[in-house]
Amino acid sequence: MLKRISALVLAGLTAMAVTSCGSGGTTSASSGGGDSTVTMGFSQVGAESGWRTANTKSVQESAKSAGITLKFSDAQQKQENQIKAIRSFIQQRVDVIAFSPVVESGWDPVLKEAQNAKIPVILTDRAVDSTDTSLYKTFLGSDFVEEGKKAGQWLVEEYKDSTDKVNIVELQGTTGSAPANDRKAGFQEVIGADAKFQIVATQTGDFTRAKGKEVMEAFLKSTPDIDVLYAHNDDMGLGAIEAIEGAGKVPGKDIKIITVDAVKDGMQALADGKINFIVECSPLLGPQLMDLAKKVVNGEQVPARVVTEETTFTQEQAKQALPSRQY
Ligand code: GYE
Repeated sequence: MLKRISALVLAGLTAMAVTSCGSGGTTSASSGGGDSTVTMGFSQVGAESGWRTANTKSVQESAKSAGITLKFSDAQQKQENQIKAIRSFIQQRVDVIAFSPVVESGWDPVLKEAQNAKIPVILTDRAVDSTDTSLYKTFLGSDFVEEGKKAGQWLVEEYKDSTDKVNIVELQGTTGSAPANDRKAGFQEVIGADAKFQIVATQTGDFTRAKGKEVMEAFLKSTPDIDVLYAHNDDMGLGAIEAIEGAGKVPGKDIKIITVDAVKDGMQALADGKINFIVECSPLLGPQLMDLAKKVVNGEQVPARVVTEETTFTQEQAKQALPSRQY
């Protein structure tokens, strides 16, 4: 008996710990609805980039307008925090769990726990590598391989008239994350067809501006003759721009820059000529996520995969798009 009580107390404490963890902590946006209100537990990756901030805002605002009660938890880029948050959501018996997995692997045990508790799970933004796809109902997000290919296709076109070697440095996203793995693979597939394109240095910048700057500074010291930087997101590209300018070079001219996301700061740098090309990745997943969540809770069929529609931007297109850009 005592054992059971302490287990319950422990469970409660864990729930409280999750409720108060993270920079933003866990917040509930109550819709004020009656008993039929859907409660969603949402485990966010963190607050590492402009993309993530816009994504969090989209999820919180859409929950409110959809009348869904949101229990939001920020994992600060740590898988262990996400696992704790999901376990807490299971204990709290939420109606649906949604999460953006920081890395691809290692989710099966906790996803099985949710399945055993009969709580449906929706993957949003990033994928998991579980072979058992019955562990989640659907996956809403971008096609990151396609994004990498678009980045590569621009580069191939840009250098189509040159036979010289093109030295590329790459700033990868968070190690083991779906966007880092897939953006690398898609890009490599396209540029790999022509031996003149060489990735001469590649390292993670963890999707942050500070790390992007730090790693680019190291690249500039260790690698002579960099022609191109491919950064897996705008924030790392923006940090790298500071490093390039600090080294007395002109971003966008001495070193051509391709990034992914198209958040406002990235688009501004593109319009200013400091970035050459951005592949869009939309963070505005909230409305579709809430729609899918309601369907899943009602036991309705949903597609196994929902892919976000996205475009690309040149410098001229960025100038036109900037005034009406939402994020
Ligand atoms: O590109 C990056 C963020 O998972 C698509 O995560 C997301 C990526 C996004 O930190 O800026």
